[in-house]
Amino acid sequence: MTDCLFCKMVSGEIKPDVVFEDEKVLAFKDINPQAPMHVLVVPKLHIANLNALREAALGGHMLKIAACIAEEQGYAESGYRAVFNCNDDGGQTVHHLHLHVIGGRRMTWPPG
Ligand code: D5M
Repeated sequence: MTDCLFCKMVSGEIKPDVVFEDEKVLAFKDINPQAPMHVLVVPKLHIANLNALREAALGGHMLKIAACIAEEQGYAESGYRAVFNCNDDGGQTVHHLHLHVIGGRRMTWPPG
């Protein structure tokens, strides 16, 4: 998708602050961090949101990468949150699937 922000990051047209990359996903720092660690894990393939995810293994891979990033950044033990926002009520603003990995401060539940 040529007009998709995260596709432009995957293609290299826009250069985010990358923390991890493999053949399936790109992970980079969120431009508007909500905590000391705020990383987005995105599939390289354009998938609009969780409703459009067909490959269960890709979702599992994204979650595993999230856990590895939290470990690598030192937040595995203190705790963190991994969140997919989906569509308007879920608060999704960028319509390319992404997993928020947020840690480094105490969070509340339920989310606002
Ligand atoms: O989250 C979309 C997220 O995307 C939001 O937390 C900001 C982030 N964002 C937007 N533009 C950029 C750039 N250019 N670099 C890094 N991060 C970015 P959502 O769940 O869709 O609300």
